Amino acid sequence: MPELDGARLTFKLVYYGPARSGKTTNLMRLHDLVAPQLKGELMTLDTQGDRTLFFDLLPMGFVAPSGLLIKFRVFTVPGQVAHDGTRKAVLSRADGIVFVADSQVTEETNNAESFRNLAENCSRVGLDFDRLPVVVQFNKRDLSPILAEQEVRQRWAGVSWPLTFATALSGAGVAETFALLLRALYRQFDPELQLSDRHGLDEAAFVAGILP
Ligand SMILES: Nc1nc2c(ncn2[C@@H]2O[C@H](COP(=O)(O)OP(=O)(O)OP(=O)(O)O)[C@@H](O)[C@H]2O)c(=O)[nH]1
Ligand SMILES: [Mg+2]
Repeated sequence: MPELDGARLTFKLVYYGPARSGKTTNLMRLHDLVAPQLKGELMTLDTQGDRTLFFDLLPMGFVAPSGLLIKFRVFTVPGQVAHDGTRKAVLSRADGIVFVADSQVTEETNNAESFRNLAENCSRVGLDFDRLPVVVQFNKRDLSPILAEQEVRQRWAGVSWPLTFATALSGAGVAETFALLLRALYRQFDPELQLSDRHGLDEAAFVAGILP
């Protein structure tokens, strides 16, 4: 549940997924896209080459039509299997997840294991995975061989999570992914929070300029 403090509502969002799938790259591109007055510094803590050892954090915020200040604290987890304790700590109290899968055919097992790990860690930290807003992004569409989009859609048919396709390296699909997460958050939390009168959270974010 997002934290409501006076006229400020804070969502914790987490980019989760296997090692080197492009979580940090998503955050870097998101940081490039967001209007300067709406974002803070992108904090990249403890990296070794391009491997996250602790987490990254991008703070953003905007004022909704209702006057409420809506803040996002967007994190990435370290994907390497060994850092499970850190992943759990970062996941704790998350309000929404982007699962970043690597589209390369060689990464299927890693994707599946990481997704299973996400579900397990959710229950370990007391999050109800079935009610959690989740968007699944297949990244690295510029590489080959990759799973065809149709193939991915077939395999994930019957699940309720929105699927997106991205090339985070160039920024393609990064804003769309984030917008889908905002839509899922809005659907989940608006009945309780009454975030805005007419605008959805993603629409309000676009209007405010958080996304291009
Ligand atoms: N070709 C290609 N490379 C990408 C893409 N996205 C990320 N990369 C590269 O993949 C490598 C890993 O990307 P990161 O964003 O650091 O991956 P991560 O998921 O944060 O990895 P961990 O921190 O270890 O969990 C980097 O060299 C990126 O430049 C993409 O869309 N296409
Ligand atoms: Mg990283």
